[in-house]
Formats: sequence, C-alpha cells, structure tokens
Amino acid sequence: MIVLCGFGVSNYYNKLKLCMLEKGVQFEEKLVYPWERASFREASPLGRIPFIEAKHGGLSETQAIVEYLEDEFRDKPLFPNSPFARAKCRELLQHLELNVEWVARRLYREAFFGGAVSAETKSEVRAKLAAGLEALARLARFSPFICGEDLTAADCAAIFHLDYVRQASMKIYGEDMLAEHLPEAAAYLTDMSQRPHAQATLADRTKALAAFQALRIDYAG
Ligand SMILES: N[C@@H](CCC(=O)N[C@@H](CS)C(=O)NCC(=O)O)C(=O)O
Repeated sequence: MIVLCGFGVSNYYNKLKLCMLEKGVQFEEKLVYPWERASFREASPLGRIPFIEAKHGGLSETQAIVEYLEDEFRDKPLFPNSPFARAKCRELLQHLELNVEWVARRLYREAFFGGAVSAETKSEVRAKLAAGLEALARLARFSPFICGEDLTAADCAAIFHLDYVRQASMKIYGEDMLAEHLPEAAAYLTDMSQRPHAQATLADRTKALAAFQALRIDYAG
C-alpha cells in the first residue's frame, strides 16, 4: 500500500493523487504540512511535500514518484508506448513544471496566501512565464489530451498546475496569461475537471484549502 503524504492544496500532491486514481493504485493519504519537515526529512530531503511511503521506503519529487508508479503498477499506463512518444511526454512535463509552474510559483505568496511579492519579482516572473508558456504552446496538443489522444501523467499534472498559473496571473497581472499563450487551455481544463477522479480531487482540494486557511500560517507555496 502506498501512503501519499502532504496536503491537498498542493498541485504536486494532487498530480500524484490523480495519477494513482487514474491508474487504480491502492493508496492512503496522510496529512503532512511542509513546516513539519523535521519529521520527514528522511523521505523528502529538502523538506518538501508531497512524498510517498512505499514498501521499500520513502520517495520524494513527483516526477521520480510518477515514474516509480509507472514501473511498479503496469496495468494502466500513464505514458505512451513508444520510446519517442514517452520522451515527448516527459519533455512536456518538464517544460510545464520547470519553465511554467516553477516560475509562476514565485507569485503564489501574494496570489493565494495573503503575503506580498515585490514589483521586481512580478516583472521578472512575467517575462519568464511568457517564455515558458510560449514553449509549452509549441508542445501541447489538446487533441483532446495535452500529449495527444490518450490521457497521460502530463494531464494529471497540467490540470492542477495550469489552473494555479492561470489564477496567479489573473490575480497579480489582472490578465489571463494562460489564455493569451494557450487559447485551447480553458476548454481543456474544463473537460479535464469533469473527469470523475479529477472532480473528486478538486472537491478534496476545496476542503483542504479551508482547513489550511483556518491555520493562518505564513506560507509562500
Ligand atoms: N519539484 C517538487 C515540487 C514540490 C513542491 O514544490 N512542493 C511544495 C508544495 S506544492 C512545498 O513543499 N513547498 C514548501 C517548501 O518548499 O518549503 C516535486 O515535483 O515534488
């Protein structure tokens, strides 16, 4: 049995949760907040969530975890079959996370958590985010899934990452940078969010957000 550790506001946590639901992997959830890191450095050396506890031990970094799940639970694959198509899917995921989500994340403190971000950061992020979204637009297929005809791990990540990126750009810049660079993304996110497992994960996210907000913690994301 896999134990998914973290909290349900996190887009990376929800990426793993949706991958496991879509793959039909049995798992339990354990509520762990990043500031409790002293208790979980063994499993997640930088003290980030999510991480999993698996039969052989702890594992952090969602991309490593997704690939472990793919190797361990082969019944319902979340990557294409052919080596090149698999690599293209990983390429998209890497651009999505490194050049889009990770860039936009610097806005989250102000966009979502009641803190402030400097004007300098906002301007730096805006240029980098535009470049990242432009790169993603060159890779994304939306036909109907982000890598093509089949649901992949990239969709399980994109539904949560792109939603936060869109919300953050609207709150900080007053404009939907996602719609500007990836006009098909809005309809894609609507369709994706109607899938039953995605719906359940999003409903849990709403509950997790209320529980997190009640704690009134100073948090940057
Ligand atoms: N690259 C990491 C990103 C995970 C991440 O950024 N986690 C956030 C929550 S969404 C976190 O733990 N933030 C607290 C911190 O970095 O101190 C992954 O794929 O697992």
